[in-house]
Amino acid sequence: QQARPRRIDLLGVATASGASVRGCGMGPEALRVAGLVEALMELEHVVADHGDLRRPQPELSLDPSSTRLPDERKADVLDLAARASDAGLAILQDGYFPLFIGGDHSISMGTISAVARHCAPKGKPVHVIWVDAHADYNTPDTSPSGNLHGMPLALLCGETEFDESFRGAWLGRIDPHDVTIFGARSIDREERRLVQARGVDVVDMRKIDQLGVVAALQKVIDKARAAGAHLHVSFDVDSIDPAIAPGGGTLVPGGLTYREAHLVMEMLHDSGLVGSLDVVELNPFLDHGGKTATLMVDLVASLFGRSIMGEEAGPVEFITEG
Ligand code: HAR
Ligand code: MN
Ligand code: MN
Ligand code: MN
Repeated sequence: QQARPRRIDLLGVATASGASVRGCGMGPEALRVAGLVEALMELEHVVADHGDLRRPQPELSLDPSSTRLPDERKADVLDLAARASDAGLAILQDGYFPLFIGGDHSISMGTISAVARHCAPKGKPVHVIWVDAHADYNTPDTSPSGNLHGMPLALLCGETEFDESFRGAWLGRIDPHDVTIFGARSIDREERRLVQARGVDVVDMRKIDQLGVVAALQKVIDKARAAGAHLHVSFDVDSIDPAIAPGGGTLVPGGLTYREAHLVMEMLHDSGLVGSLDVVELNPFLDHGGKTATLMVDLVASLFGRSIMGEEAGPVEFITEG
């Protein structure tokens, strides 16, 4: 189990520039309003809030329901990814736990590159668990939408340099074999081909249904432990079933249940391997009265050691009759 207290450094990236729908730029503030900092403090952690990275006037469009064209938003995404990478690296090098709150999932291009930049010089392996309804492994060539939040994993895995503007923005890369996509149920045709060709581990919803979430996740934890890896958790709120997490712009039915999602976080906590976390794609404009924001705060608390019976509970024992 992870020692407590920890010093947790909160960094918001207030943007929807990677997404097609506006609103997730308000995600960081909604998570604070829902009590994120207080929940961590109640667990006796020390929290330093670095505030939010943002771009000036990022979401102007003639159609108020949507963002600008994907190409026009690329500069926002690149700038924020580079800044998130530098800020995240500084937090990691101070020895603290970076908790990145989005913002759409394109911010993970920066957050995970920070982890890669931190770990690579020390020879420390990295494993990424990408908890998401989607694979986010499109390239500009395979993407049906052009939206950059559908591409961060591909970029991080060196699938494409995209263009000159990406070069030099960061140095962090990860190996596709060090990635597990967990909870997927919507993958585009070309994207699926790419993921399979590169050997990315995909634990889709069918596997979770058939194996059970405990066995499915334990395999990931065992693999990360065997490698001695820094485990980075990239948690997209759309991994959870839309019935209980309506606050997202790209909802897909058939997601993680309330208890499955908590069990994932509880098991990840108990593994003691998690060194960094993203919470992304929360769209407060689409949320129902803070329902999804509150759920996410509770899930983050589970990852940081909140448990039903408290920490004295001890291991689970099966009680049998006679
Ligand atoms: N696969 C689709 C695309 O690339 C949609 C994926 C992006 N949506 C997300 N990602 N919320 O998690 O356009
Ligand atoms: Mn995503
Ligand atoms: Mn998603
Ligand atoms: Mn490899």
